[in-house]
Amino acid sequence: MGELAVDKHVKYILSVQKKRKDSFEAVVMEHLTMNGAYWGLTTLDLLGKLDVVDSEEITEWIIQCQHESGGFAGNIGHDPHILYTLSAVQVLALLDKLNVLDVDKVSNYIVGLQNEDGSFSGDMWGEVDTRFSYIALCCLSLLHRLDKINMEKAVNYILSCKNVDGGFGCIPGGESHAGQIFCCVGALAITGSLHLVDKDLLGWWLCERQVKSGGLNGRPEKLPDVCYSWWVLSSLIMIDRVHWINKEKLVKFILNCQDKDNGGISDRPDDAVDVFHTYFGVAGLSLLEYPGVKAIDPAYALPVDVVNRIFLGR
Ligand code: GRG
Ligand code: ZN
Repeated sequence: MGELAVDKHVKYILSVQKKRKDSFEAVVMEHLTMNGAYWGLTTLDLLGKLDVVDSEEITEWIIQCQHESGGFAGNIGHDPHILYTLSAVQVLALLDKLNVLDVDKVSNYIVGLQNEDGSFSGDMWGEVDTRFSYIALCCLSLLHRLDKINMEKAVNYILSCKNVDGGFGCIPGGESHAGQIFCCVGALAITGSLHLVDKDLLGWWLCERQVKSGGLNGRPEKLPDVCYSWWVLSSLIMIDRVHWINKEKLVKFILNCQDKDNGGISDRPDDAVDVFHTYFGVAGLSLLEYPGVKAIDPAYALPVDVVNRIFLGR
């Protein structure tokens, strides 16, 4: 198992960002680029290596991804979506470049996606999901514009997606899933509404996600996966129940998913690595207070120092 191979992971992330520009995978994955930038750059920052990237060049590219509606696309010339809009705002926050934004233009785009029942659509085509509620609230909060939406309706919609097992789904009646729970708990944390969660019931469901190997799964009977180290653990921290899982075993599981030769982290031991799971592995270790990894905020999914800069001005 060994320790976290920091230098290898930094090298891996930098190599992926470069490869993107001309490989076949780059063409297929192009629309995911804004999310990829967030995963890669947040990982570099958590490892204390954000200074190796050209922040001016990245900022220029992000500005070019903005659509006239105010939303951001996954790449230049693509359609805007709330998913990429959050990633764009998060990356600008990481780089301390939020000042390039026309904040009202971006926040108006998000405000326009709220529906009558308080839910949010992902883009003009209208798909509704609690992921988009989280994204809208997180983004507006980072831009200091939460007052522009109907918060009470937004919170009530999220509560309408709560299940009898204590978890949350993507729409009312949708099956509880750890990813969706992160979104709903994160949204409630951001709006100061965590008192509306049954913490013991939800904490029980979440801590049952830990399997024998130490890893966490996203639903009962499913395989463990490194990304749930983020979705489950961040939720447990937000509801003050993280001591209900075995942290040492989870650290071991994540470290076992590293490619120690070429860098990167995979979903489970011996699978192929990708940037998404590298980010979630490092972010999970950050939540587990692994030495040498910067602290990450469980609700905003940004390093704590970045969140403090935004809300405390330091
Ligand atoms: C800023 C961290 C951050 C997130 C932005 C996009 C988003 C908001 C949240 C996504 C939440 C979510 C639904 C995550 C789950 C992703 C995932 C691993 C889905 C796989 O589901 P299945 O059913 O896999 O294919 P299992 O593990 O259940 O077999
Ligand atoms: Zn995964």
